[in-house]
Parts: sequence; C-alpha cells; structure tokens
Amino acid sequence: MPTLFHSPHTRSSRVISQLMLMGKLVQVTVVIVEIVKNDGSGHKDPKNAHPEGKVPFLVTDDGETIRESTAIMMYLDEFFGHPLGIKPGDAGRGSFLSWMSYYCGVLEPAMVAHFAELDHPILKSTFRTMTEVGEHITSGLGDKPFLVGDRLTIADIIMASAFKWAPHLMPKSPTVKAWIKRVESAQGGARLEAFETQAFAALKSSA
Ligand SMILES: N[C@@H](CCC(=O)N[C@@H](CS)C(=O)NCC(=O)O)C(=O)O
Repeated sequence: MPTLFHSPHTRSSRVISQLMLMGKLVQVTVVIVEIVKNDGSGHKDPKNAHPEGKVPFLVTDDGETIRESTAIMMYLDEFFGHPLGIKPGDAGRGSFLSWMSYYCGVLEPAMVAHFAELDHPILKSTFRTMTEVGEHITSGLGDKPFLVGDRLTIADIIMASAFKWAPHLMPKSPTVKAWIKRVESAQGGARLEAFETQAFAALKSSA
C-alpha cells in the first residue's frame, strides 16, 4: 500500500478528498502528522518522511518517495487506473496536464505573491497576477462544467482548492463561482470534515 503523510486542513486534504472520491482511501495507509503552521505553532513531526516536514508526502509500494501535491495526485490517479484523470492518448490530456502544472507553476506563486503583498515586475512577467489567473480560469471553462470537459478531474480538485483557503481571491466571474460550487458539491465536504475531525483528535491524543 502507498503511505500518505497527511495533516488535517492543509494542502494534503485535497489528496484525502481525491482518495475518497476514487473510493480508494482504504487502499492507502494514511499517517496523520503534525506540521509547523504559518503562525509558527506546531512542530516538525519525526513520523513524517518528508525531508522538510511538509505535507502531503507519499511513499510508494516500492519505496519511492513523491513530494508536491500535483505529483502525488497524478501518481495516485495513475496507480488506481485514471478514474479522475485523463490518461495518455485520451482527448483532453493536453488540457489536463496544463491545468495540473498551471496550479503549481502559476496559481500558487501568484496567490502567494498576493498574500505577501509582493509587487515586482519580475513576479508579474513570470507568473502574472490573480487577475489573469481569474481570466484564464473563466476562459478555460468556457461553457464546460469542468476544466477538462464534462467530468470532474483532479485538475478541478486542485485548482478549486486554492479558493477554499482564500475565498476573497475567488474570481468574480459567475462561471468560476458556479464551477467552484459544482466541484465542492461533487467532493461532498461532510465526509472529508468527519475524517479531518478524527485526524485532529488523533493528533491531540498523541501530543
Ligand atoms: N508545494 C507544496 C507545498 C506543501 C506545503 O507547504 N504544505 C504545508 C501545509 S499546507 C506544510 O506542510 N507546511 C509545513 C512547513 O512548511 O513546515 C505542495 O503543494 O505539496
């Protein structure tokens, strides 16, 4: 079984959500770990195999290690037969790869620059800003229900997750708002929240 290092209400929550949607959560060993939070609370957990103590982190059956949410989500999708991805050769593969990379290569850096109130021409020429990100999502969706077409993929899960942390940065476009609602309702947040409550309890009892 692959082993996933997870901390509740963090970037690894979207991997838990993916596994729940795929019906594969029971086929992954989930290790709940503490992390250092943005406010400096918490600690680097010796149980966590991530070299910097971050989550998510995945150790595969054959002992390979995978860091970065996009890589982990794509690995798990492939491992379980592409239920929430677009496999090589299928229509939409290029769009799928583009959105997965756009998340970590553009959306996150632009969002972090916005949070940090960094305003530098090199940041803008490299990543653009949250304005262009909003425009790109709006035009990318067009009149499709999901980013790559008619069905939800992990590209939707990871792209929409950013606006869960930062709802105030959600693009104003009704197209984007409706898409985020659609993604959230497909994910069924109640089950994830029940899992996270148990994860918090496990962390508390091991403290
Ligand atoms: N780019 C990474 C970021 C991972 C990350 O920064 N995770 C945060 C939790 S949301 C973390 O583990 N922070 C602990 C730390 O920085 O020590 C990804 O998307 O997987």
